[in-house]
Amino acid sequence: MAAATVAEADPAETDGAAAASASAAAAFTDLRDTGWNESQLRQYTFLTRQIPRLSHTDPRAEVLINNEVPVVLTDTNLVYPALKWDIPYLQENIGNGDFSVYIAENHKFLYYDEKKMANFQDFVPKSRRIEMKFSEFVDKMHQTEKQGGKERVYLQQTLNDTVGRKIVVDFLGFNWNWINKQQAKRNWGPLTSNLLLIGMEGNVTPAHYDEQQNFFAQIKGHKRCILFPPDQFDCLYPYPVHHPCDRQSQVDFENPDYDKFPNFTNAVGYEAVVGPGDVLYIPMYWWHHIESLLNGGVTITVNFWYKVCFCSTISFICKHDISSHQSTNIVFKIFFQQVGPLLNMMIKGRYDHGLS
Ligand SMILES: O=C(O)CCC(=O)C(=O)O
Repeated sequence: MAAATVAEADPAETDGAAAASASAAAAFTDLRDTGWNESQLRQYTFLTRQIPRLSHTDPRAEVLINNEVPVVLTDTNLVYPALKWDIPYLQENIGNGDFSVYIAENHKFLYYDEKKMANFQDFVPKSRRIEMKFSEFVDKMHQTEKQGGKERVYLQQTLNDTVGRKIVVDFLGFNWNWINKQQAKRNWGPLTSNLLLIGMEGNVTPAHYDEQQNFFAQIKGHKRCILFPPDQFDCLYPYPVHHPCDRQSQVDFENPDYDKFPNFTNAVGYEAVVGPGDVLYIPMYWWHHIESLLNGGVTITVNFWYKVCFCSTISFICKHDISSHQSTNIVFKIFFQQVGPLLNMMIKGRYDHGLS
């Protein structure tokens, strides 16, 4: 591929999951009419390998998910009723709730945690979040397209009970049977949210990792997803934990500063372009960079985020060859997320059951 040099998965890799991934990638020959071409991909300097595309009934897909290795599942029917979604249908049926819309000065939507902004007073975000009605978002998107400047918009809203009746019916028709079994088999925690993402062509979500398992279901348009395993933590230079951009890479993929981030030269990604009906499994702690293809029109995605239990996180740390820097980072966060609230309650005097 032109955008990043794509190598075949290395058959010399001895790890079972990597071997399954390699053979699955080799088994896939790219003869489909994909609906996109390489001129729609941005150009980067690092190497990538292909993420295998498999039927959800292929036993190799189960092996990959069991081993927390990414795979594109082609035929889950996970969001089948939503494949008819487009802007006019959503405008008519999504309801009158408020939607979080990010407006960025260019195509890069670097996530930042608004709650952490007080820790870094000098931090100036390059995008802003505005709450608006769906029709206002559509107007804003059309206006931005017409202007033809660098500014872009991206709707990112958790699906909630304000959606209209037809969307509820579509949602109930998702393949819950399949996904609930995936969750139960792996002992994942509850589904925490379904994020609806509606993006303009060319939008980029820069590389970051999440602390949840993710089935990423593509509904409309194509997205290129470039993933990096957790053991490449030292190549991707996350912002400090207390920074608003915690979990985001500091490296600008379009203009990497190798003096500041020398290990980025060793980064090797796994990539796939997903289209309507595809479901990408993004394992917890895997870095992911996601771009809506250039000149590809609007993209619509719904993701399915699942919490994992504390024990799985600890077993993750033991299983992976990750740096002490990363494990400290993970344990530190667990402490503040799970132990922290308890301490907070005690400090604020709310832990007073049984005290006279
Ligand atoms: O699709 C995108 O632009 C970002 C989605 C993402 O980061 C996620 O689902 O975790």
